[in-house]
Amino acid sequence: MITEKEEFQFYIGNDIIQDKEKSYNKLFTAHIDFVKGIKSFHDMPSGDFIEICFSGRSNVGKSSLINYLTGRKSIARTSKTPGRTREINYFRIGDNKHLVDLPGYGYAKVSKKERQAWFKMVKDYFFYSNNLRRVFLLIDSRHGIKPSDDDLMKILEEAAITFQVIFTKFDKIKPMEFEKIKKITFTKLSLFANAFPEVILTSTRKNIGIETLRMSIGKIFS
Ligand SMILES: Nc1nc2c(ncn2[C@@H]2O[C@H](COP(=O)(O)OP(=O)(O)OP(=O)(O)O)[C@@H](O)[C@H]2O)c(=O)[nH]1
Ligand SMILES: [Mg+2]
Repeated sequence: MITEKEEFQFYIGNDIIQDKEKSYNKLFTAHIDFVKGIKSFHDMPSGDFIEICFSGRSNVGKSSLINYLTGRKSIARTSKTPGRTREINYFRIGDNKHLVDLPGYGYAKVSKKERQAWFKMVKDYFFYSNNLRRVFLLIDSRHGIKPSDDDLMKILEEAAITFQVIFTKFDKIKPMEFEKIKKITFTKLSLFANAFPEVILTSTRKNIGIETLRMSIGKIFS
């Protein structure tokens, strides 16, 4: 199903043109190492590694998705409690690529001071990461884009970084209910020229969308 918006066509889920000739699974089952966690851009790892990152609200499923993609149980730490990931965590994949797990935002119990520190850390990360090719913006399928996601998209617009939406926890919503969320999301995305026109539905519980996501990342890395 292809949804047309004024200027954009967004492709979703299985409609994304699959590159059947090629499997990108190897890339993810190859070598993967935790490199380091940083709190300031001054500590960014050196080297000209191509990089992608996972961003989104606390508890949306960023760390779970990294584990699932790489077939590792707990290379990235996950938790039922929001706010598990506090640092910008770098994982090296293959010889010269980075996957980056960002700390989540939008958690109500965080103090104003912590929120400001998060904002500075992440904004700096976006502005100083010269090799960052795309941000995967994770959105909970049940909730859609929240005001805090809007704030993040604005930072990305300012930094001129392309972002691609990944819906998570797709096992938790009925298809009819999701139609509404999808419409609202596409309307919002059509306002952003830096929104990548393919949107991926995922569930790590039900193994949905992982191959498609691997393909999207594989294309960036190859
Ligand atoms: N039902 C369901 N639950 C999921 C899925 N993916 C992750 N979860 C659960 O969601 C919770 C949060 O997952 P995390 O991966 O720690 O979330 P995060 O985005 O890294 O959170 P922060 O590090 O706090 O920003 C955990 O209890 C996961 O088991 C999914 O596809 N379906
Ligand atoms: Mg996390």
